[in-house]
Formats: sequence, structure tokens, C-alpha cells
Amino acid sequence: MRTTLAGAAGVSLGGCATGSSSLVRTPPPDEDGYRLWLRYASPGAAARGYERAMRNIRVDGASATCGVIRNELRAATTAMFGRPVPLDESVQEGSVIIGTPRSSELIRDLNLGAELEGVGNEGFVLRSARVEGKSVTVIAANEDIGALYGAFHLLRLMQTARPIARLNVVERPAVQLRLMNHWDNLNGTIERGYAGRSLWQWRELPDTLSPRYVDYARACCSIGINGAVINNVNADVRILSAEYLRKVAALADVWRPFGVRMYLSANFAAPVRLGGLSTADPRDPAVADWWKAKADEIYALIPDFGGFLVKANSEGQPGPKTYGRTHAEGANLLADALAPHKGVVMWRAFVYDEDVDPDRAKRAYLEFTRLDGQFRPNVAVQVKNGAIDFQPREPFHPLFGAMKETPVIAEIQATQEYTGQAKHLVYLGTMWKEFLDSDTHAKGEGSTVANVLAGRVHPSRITGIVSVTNPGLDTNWCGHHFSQSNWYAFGRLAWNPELTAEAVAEEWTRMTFTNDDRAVATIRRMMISSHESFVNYTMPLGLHHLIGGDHYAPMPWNNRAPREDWTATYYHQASEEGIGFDRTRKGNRAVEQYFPPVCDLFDDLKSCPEKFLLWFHRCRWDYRVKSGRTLWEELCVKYYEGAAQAAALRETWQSLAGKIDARRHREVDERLAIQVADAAKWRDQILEYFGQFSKRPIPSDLRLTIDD
Ligand code: BDP
Repeated sequence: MRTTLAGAAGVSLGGCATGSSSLVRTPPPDEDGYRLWLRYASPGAAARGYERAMRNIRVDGASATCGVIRNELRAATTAMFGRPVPLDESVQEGSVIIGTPRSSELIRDLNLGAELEGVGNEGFVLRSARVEGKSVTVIAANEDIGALYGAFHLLRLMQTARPIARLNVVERPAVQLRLMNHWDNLNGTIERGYAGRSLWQWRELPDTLSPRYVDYARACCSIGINGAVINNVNADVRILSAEYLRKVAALADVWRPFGVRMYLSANFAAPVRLGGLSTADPRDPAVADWWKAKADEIYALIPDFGGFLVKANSEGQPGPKTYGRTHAEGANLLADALAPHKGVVMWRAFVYDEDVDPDRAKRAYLEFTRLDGQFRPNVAVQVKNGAIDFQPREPFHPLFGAMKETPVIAEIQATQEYTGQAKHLVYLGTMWKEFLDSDTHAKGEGSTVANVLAGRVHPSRITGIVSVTNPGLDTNWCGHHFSQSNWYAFGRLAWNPELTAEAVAEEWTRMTFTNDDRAVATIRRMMISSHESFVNYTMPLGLHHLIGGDHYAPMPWNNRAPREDWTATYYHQASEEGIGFDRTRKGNRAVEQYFPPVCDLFDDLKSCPEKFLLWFHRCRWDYRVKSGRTLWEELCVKYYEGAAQAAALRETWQSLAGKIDARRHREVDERLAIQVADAAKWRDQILEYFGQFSKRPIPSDLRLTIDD
């Protein structure tokens, strides 16, 4: 039996969450984290003002999306005020009126033409206005989905204790594709997933629909995410079989009213492995026919299917190079099949063929820049934020800004593969802002990555930011309660990369934990410093890929793997002389992949930001860094600082006892205990290892701080 949308969306919100008075001494009731940032806690003292501005809600329009707006507002107001705000047609002092010029005469009469023209299909205008002589709040959009985003915006203002009396908000998303990338396998496991098994119940689908599918879509939609690739990039061909497509279509049906479109990872060898052809060569007409027929089959089931994501000729995946063809020929093959249906191909640039260059960091740029101009209009190249692989810190990938005629979309990773795997509290909003704000100088100053992604540097047919994501079947979706903040930050920053990491952290904290100003400030500070601390106790000063095993603990001694570029020693190159990878003009010239003056900045030892020092430079152990210390001393300082910061993080969290419900407080604390122990252990192991090369002791004052 199918669960109805209304039922699932309304009911699953559950009971009401607790308020925020700073007078509260006993902790609020336990919560399990299921409701994410959609708890709709009582707004405390602000409730009366909100209720005055929300006497009734009028949603003009009959679509399923309008139904979602009604459900969400009814459930939210019930939780916040203890009673639902009536949904009716009346216009009175304090009405909230929602609609589009097509669905609503009232909205049409407001003459918002100019503003609405600027907000596109997904944007909205949220405004305090006078209608029929009454003070009302209006959410106007061109399409119902824009109105839904506007409703979530209004609810966010209330959840974060902001005034809603004199509103004048005009919003539109910065990029078109804001997609979750799930690395979920058909057997229910998740590659690099740390929050339980896959959300998608393949055995139950298509007939039984878990209410979680609705809550997932609500969560995505509430932060502007408008699509999901639901299967692993290491793609099982069966996802394209008739049997699975029916299941996929059932999920797409659930998500449609929330504006969450369905995308699939496609295996390039599908014509052979699924279709029984003898080749998957893009130049073979039978192969092209197979993909065309497959696309037609998909669109018959899912008329608004978004398109394919492809990992080709990377880490053992099949691809066009298997047949002596280029990535462009491969991408175009699928693009031609999707084009009649307006679907897109997201072709990943996560490739690092050893034949291309000895340095893994240089390979994708070399392969893809030479193909610029050869892709079909409905292809975008999907590029990870850095040139290696979601390291705790990387300089931005040189492909951003370098492709003038090919849309480039960014892939970031909210699942914390290399950043503590939902055991460590690491808020990634700061790291992503560092990436988005990086100036590529592709067309002079101001060519930031965010501007490149928004198509403001090179005009772009397709724009997007996607994230490898973290939810699984764990009750709190993400394993660590704080890992939810990375899902949240992805959505918010993809919608608006101009937001600050601080603002996003604060919003999330208020919605997820409490509106107590002091507690909020404390949690925000914890979140903002957490990424730098993690870098400090794992890979400071530009070190990267000090990893092995399951990518959790740093293992700088790892010198054995099926490929050299999967070891750690390949990257740090520590010896008695020094440490670091020489990517300067005197070294392997990787810096030249960046535009001037970025290449000069990175190339010159004096100007290279120290956070990237050993990424670009090989330095002697006694090299003097800016602090006046030797490199070895500085490394020791960073690792000690990081471990101390981890310990301080836990102490700060413990000071919040009583402000946060006991259950979530305890569960976070338990993980912080692991983080503190790991940070100290990793510091000691890593410094002991590098000490064998530097032949220097750890400065005694550092050791003293610990022994004390
Ligand atoms: C790496 C992961 C691996 C993925 C690969 C990818 O370790 O599991 O398959 O990236 O992005 O980060 O394709």
C-alpha cells in the first residue's frame, strides 16, 4: 500500500519540541535527532508576535506542491504554537497569502511583475504587504515550487527567532543543479556512508513507500536541494533494468511535489552488461540506439527525470577510453540520448590515469582542458573541490575557471570520508566557503569559484553544486548529530554561496538545538573552529592524503597500496632532507595549471599561504616559517594545537549540559570522547613517524603542556 503524502508529511513530524528560555535549568526532554532542523520548537517569547502575523494561511493553488505547503505550515504551526493556524481563504489582519500570479488573483493584483521576473522558476518574493486594506504576509513566486521554498524561508525565520513583521525578501538560487549524490549500493550498503544502511528499501519498492522518503524530500526541499542521484557512482548496471526503474519511478513520484528530481549514476558498460551487446563503444550505432531506447524507457516512467551522472575510466570503472575514445565522445553519447527529453549528463572529472602525468594532482586538468568545446550543450563536467580527493584541506581544483566553453559544476562531500567519518565533530561550512571564495582569476580579480559556478565568469548553460551526502537509516540520519549540519550547510550554500559559514552554523544551531543566545554563540564557535582543528591534528601545512585503510585515521607510513598514488609516502615524500611535494615551476610545474597571479602566489615560497605550503613546496626541516619557528617545530605546534583544540571542544560541549536535551548532549559527548582520544593518538603517531626523518625532538615546551 502506498503511504499518502499528506499523511506522511503531517504525522511524521511527531510531538512538539522544546522552547528556548535561558531560564531553563533542567534539560529539555530527550530528542533523537530524527527531525533534523525541522523540529519547529516553540518560539518562546516571540510566539505572540508570530501568531499575530499568522492568523490564517491561504494557499492559492491546487497542485501537489501546494498540498505540501499546506501540510508543512499546518504541522509547523501546530508544533510551534500548540495549535494549527487555520488554512482558509479569508483575508484578514495577519493573513499569510501564498501563490503565483497564475494561481492567485490576489498575488496578480499586487503587481510584483518586476521582482518576480528576477527570481526565475524557483525563487520567491516574501513580503509584508497590504491587501484589501489588511496587513498581510505574501509569499509570491512564478511556480509553486518557489512558493514552497518561500514557505520554508518564512518558517526558518521563525525557527531562528527573527522578526517577521516587516519582510522584504527576494531570493533566487545561485545555481540550477543543487543535488545530493548518494553513494548507495543496491544491496543496501553505502560506500563511505557512516550513518547506517541505505535509505532506499529496494526490496519493498515500488509498492511499499517508507515515510522516510517524504521526510527526506522535506529536509532536502527545506534547504533548496532540488534533486538526488540515488545510487553509487561505482554504478551497478541493474539500476537501469526495467525492474529497478519501476522502483526508482515510485521514489520520484514521492519527491516530485517537493521539487526533488530523480537522477541516476549510469555504468558506461550498461549496453554490454545489461543490454547484451558486444561493445559499449560510443561510435557504434547499436550502442547509441541502446542508450536512446533506455532514455525513452526512463522518461516514459519518470517524465521529469534529471539525467545521468557518470564515473568513467576511473578506479576501474568502464568508460570511452576502454574503446580508444575520449571523455567527450563518451559524455556526448549519453547526452544525445537524453537531449530530446531535456536531460543532462554530469560527467565526472575524478580521473587520474597514470599515463597522463606522474602527479595525480595534474591529471584531470590535463585530460579535460584539451576537450573544452567538444561537449554537447547538455553536458556538465563535475569536478571535486580539490585535485586529489576530498582531503581535509586542498587548494581549489585548477579546472574551475579553466573550461571556457564547458559547464563545470562542483562536487563537494558532506559525508565525512576523510574528516572524521561521523565520529568527529567537523563542520564543513568553513571549508566550503574557503573553496567558494577562492579567486581563480580566470577573468581577472573577482573570478571566484562561486562566480564560476554561477556562470558569471564564463556564461554557462548548466550551473550546479552537488554534494556526496551522508544520510542513512540511523535514527538521526547522519550518525553524528553535528554531521547533520553538513547536509544543511551544503543546501544553504548551494542556494546562496554568499552566506557566511557563521550565519549558516547559527541558523542550523537555532533550528536543531536551541534559541538560547549564549548556547547558540558557544555552539557556533565550536563549529567554526572545528575544521581548522581537524586539519591541525591530521594534515596541517598543506600535507595531504596521509591516509590508508578506510580513510579514517591518518597513516603517513602507508607506503603500500595497489597504486602508488594511493599511498601516503607518495604525497609527503618525507626524508632526512625535508618534506613536501614540489609542484612549483622548479618542480613538476603543477602551479602552472592556475591562472596568474594565483600560480605566482602558490609558486613563491614567500607568498604561498602556509596552509598550502607542503602541497606546493618541498622544504627542509629547518626552513623558517612565518612564525620564526623551523618547519619541524611548526608541524609539532600544529599537531599539539589540534589535539588541544579537540580537548577544548569537548570541554565546551560539556559546559552546555542542561541547555541541550540530555540524550543528544550525551550522544555528542560520547563521540567527542573518541575525537579527543583520536586527536592525541594521531598527533603522537604522526610526529613519531616524521621525527624519524627530521631527527629532531618534539620541542619540550609542547610536551610539557601535555604532561601538565
Ligand atoms: C573516493 C572514495 C571512493 C569513491 C571515489 C569517487 O574513496 O570510495 O568511489 O572517491 O569519488 O573519495 O569516485
